[in-house]
Amino acid sequence: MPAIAIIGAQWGDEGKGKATDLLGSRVDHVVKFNGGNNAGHTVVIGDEKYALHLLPSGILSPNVTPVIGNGVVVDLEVLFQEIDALEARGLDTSRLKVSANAHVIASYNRALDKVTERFLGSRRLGTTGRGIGPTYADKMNRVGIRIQDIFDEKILRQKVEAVLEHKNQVLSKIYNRRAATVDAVVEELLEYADRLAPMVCDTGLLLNQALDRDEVVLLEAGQATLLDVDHGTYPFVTSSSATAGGACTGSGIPPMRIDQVIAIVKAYTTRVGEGPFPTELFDDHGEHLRKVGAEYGTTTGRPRRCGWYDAVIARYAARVNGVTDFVLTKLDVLTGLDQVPVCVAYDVNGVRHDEMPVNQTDFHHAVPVYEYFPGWWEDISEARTFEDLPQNAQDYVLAVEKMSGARISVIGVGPSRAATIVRH
Ligand code: 2SA
Ligand code: GDP
Ligand code: MG
Repeated sequence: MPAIAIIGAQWGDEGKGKATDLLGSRVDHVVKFNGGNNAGHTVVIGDEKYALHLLPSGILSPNVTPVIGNGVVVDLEVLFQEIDALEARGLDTSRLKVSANAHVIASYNRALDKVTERFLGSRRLGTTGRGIGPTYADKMNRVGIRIQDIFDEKILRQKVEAVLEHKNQVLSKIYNRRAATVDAVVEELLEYADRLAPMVCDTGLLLNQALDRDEVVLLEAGQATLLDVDHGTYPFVTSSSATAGGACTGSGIPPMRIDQVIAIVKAYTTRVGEGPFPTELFDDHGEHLRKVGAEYGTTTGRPRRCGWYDAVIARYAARVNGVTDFVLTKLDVLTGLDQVPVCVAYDVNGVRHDEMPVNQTDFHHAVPVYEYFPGWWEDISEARTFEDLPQNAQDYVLAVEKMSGARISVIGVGPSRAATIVRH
């Protein structure tokens, strides 16, 4: 049986959490393969609303084994806060597995993330302040602390000593912050060792064996294509691989075992944090999308920047990820507009670009070329088949599908599990 990847096509918050949850009854394992508690997935089940950050959305499905893969960075305090909060609401989290090779976010990296942003001032990236970037930097610098290290105090102490030699120079000499002590960091990490131990395993082995047994593995991305450290709008990106390639490196599942790549794409576009965003709206339409779409960060509560659907970005996501199916979410939010613009290409200094400009400066200067589609006023939140949608909404979906490089298999018409149209 196959592995399926779920990827964000835009700048995140497309509704990946809901899409993963929808597939929950058909899958056996849900794997988070990148990022950490910078992610925010909101899942609505009946009257209950769950906001997940570090845990994979599969934690909400009773028959799913949720897995935190090796590509994730784990804040142990947050992990147990999330587990305790779900247990308090009656959910069983005991199936959770955590990769021995995932890296941990230590307090000095949280401090560095925040202080770096403050010092950057107007050049800041608008990070979530969770220590994500500095922790991945340590991983690449080969001075990171991994989950397996916290089960051997001697090794942990050696590693913390080594990394603090450099970190403390930066914290105290450059940023004028209090240096971290080896004892305090070791203690902070050891605190969770006993509770964590039963969850930790070789998750790559676990997942490949599950595939050998014909079980279904769902690989769930945090963030999205344009926030990917290689393929996104660098440097305004997160520090991990959020695209389909990252699903392999972040889980230990080889590319040939993934046979479906589902990209989640909003019927319009949002972004949080800094960076270029060609279709961004600064008028009443932007306010409409933010208000009706409840576009506020799940993790930080920040208002999301809002703009029209960008087919250039969707095509790019289809190409980078090898998308087999799109899930088009939040179509209901577009209800009540006279006409709905879609960006079909960019104008950069008089030159038309049908594909993402490779040069970042060009993307900063990209002016959207719009095509306009007639809007609809009917409430579509109860639509359950494509034919239930008003003609103008159907036409919008078909037009967007044609421009975006893969079929639209599922359409979201509301936040709940039920508010969904399945086409394929
Ligand atoms: P970081 O903290 O190093 O990953 O920040 C780097 C950039 O990545 C963006 N980023 C996100 N963008 C959208 N949604 C994210 N998750 C939360 C959510 C965000 C929130 O689901 O709502 O609550 O604010 C997310 N995580 C990282 C970030 O804005 C920076 O541009
Ligand atoms: P993720 O990070 O991609 O998982 O997305 P978030 O959970 O951060 O943001 C998506 C938001 O949209 C959540 O509040 C969802 O409950 C909500 N949502 C998902 N699909 C739909 C939809 O089709 N219509 C509406 N109105 N809301 C949706
Ligand atoms: Mg989110």
